[in-house]
Amino acid sequence: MAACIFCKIIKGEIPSFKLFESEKVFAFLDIQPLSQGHALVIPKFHGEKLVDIPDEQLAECLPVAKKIAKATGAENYNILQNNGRLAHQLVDHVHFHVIPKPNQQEGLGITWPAE
Ligand code: IU
Repeated sequence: MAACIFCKIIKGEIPSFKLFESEKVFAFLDIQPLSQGHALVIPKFHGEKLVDIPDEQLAECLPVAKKIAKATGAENYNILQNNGRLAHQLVDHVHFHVIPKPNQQEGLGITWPAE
């Protein structure tokens, strides 16, 4: 979708810190991270909410979120996906947040890229 900011990020029209890219999935660092390593995993298929994305386009998203969570080295992390304004969705292109919680003493042992 032409006006979608995440579609522009996928196309490289807006710069991002890319972590992963495949035929169907793109992942990059969140520009306003809630913690060090906060990443977003998005299907390349444009859809506003989870129900708008065909299963075959979604299928790879969680495995990529898993790969990124592992690459952060965090033992504790949230995978979050918001749908609709009342559920705090700000960007209308489906995205999975990967939000690592730094280990209390050592912080994170991030090993980007996640590929
Ligand atoms: P939400 O689930 O729609 O509330 O999350 C949107 C996220 O997208 C939020 O964490 C923003 O910081 C992030 N983001 C971004 O990484 N790059 C952008 O250009 C824009 C938003 I706009």
